[in-house]
Amino acid sequence: MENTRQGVIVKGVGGLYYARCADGEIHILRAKGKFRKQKLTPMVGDRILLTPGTGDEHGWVEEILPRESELLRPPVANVRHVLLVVAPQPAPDYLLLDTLLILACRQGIRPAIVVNKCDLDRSVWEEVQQEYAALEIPMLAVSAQTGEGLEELRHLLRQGICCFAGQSGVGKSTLLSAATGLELKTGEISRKISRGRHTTRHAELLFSGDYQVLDTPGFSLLEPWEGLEPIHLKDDYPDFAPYEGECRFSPCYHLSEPDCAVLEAVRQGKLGAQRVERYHVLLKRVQEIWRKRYD
Ligand SMILES: Nc1nc2c(ncn2[C@@H]2O[C@H](COP(=O)(O)OP(=O)(O)OP(=O)(O)O)[C@@H](O)[C@H]2O)c(=O)[nH]1
Ligand SMILES: [Mg+2]
Ligand SMILES: [Zn+2]
Repeated sequence: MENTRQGVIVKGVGGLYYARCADGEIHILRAKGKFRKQKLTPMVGDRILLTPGTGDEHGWVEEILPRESELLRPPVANVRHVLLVVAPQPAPDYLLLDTLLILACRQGIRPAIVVNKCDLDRSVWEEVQQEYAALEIPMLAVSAQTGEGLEELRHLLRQGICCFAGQSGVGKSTLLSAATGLELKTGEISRKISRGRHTTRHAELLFSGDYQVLDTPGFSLLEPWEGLEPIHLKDDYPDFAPYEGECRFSPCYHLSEPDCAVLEAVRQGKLGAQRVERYHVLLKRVQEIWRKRYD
């Protein structure tokens, strides 16, 4: 196929795929039949080989290159970083933040915590550093208002496809446009979820210079618990890892067992008490969902 080019899928609508080539040109494509046989559906974010269409004719998705990561809701591939934004205003919802960290971990996407609005108050930044230092993930103090930390944020954004997640009002849209000039079209993650709506959301990949950002509310909060055995929840806590295997009981839920190394680490101040308390809240949730799995 002498005509083949490389591109990235930026949008999928009704069986048509929009792919962008390095020169910025957008091609409208359909997927070859062989993908259906392979039970493989092209996703936004997929790096592909394509043959351009001619005139009014669409072109073809010829090959899907190996994926680095895969989100199912919304279906997007190759997300490199999810930027979890918190701020002093509205006050951080750390249970949501922990949940998003678990979700990222379970789907093989690197999380980073971005504390925005540091111009207002730095206490949340201090708190976040204490609470999450043991995760060894990037943490940034930024302000869309004053420009603090935006260079570091741009550095992260240049490393691959990124998406933003976090409570409504923390400044995701403002930050993104301050850092890249891009505008997010869709809303936020938390508001829709708390209303219990289950809207179909199409992800779209936006480009600006070196930046590739997903225009999507983040990802579904319903997903991480499905099929998760309660005993494996702790596997998504990298900060517990140094203590695994040190408890008297094996396996240990780190809930209230005697001689539990995680609970001991809390007593010694090596692990945050609140982080572990929130783990207990999530553990109970996961146990409930697990008990009802055949209902
Ligand atoms: N002081 C201050 N205000 C900010 C900063 N960044 C954003 N804001 C303000 O915070 C408010 C919310 O910002 P948005 O960017 O709309 O927040 P969002 O996270 O996109 O909210 P949703 O789209 O509802 O999820 C706006 O009034 C912004 O002007 C900042 O760094 N400092
Ligand atoms: Mg917004
Ligand atoms: Zn334990």
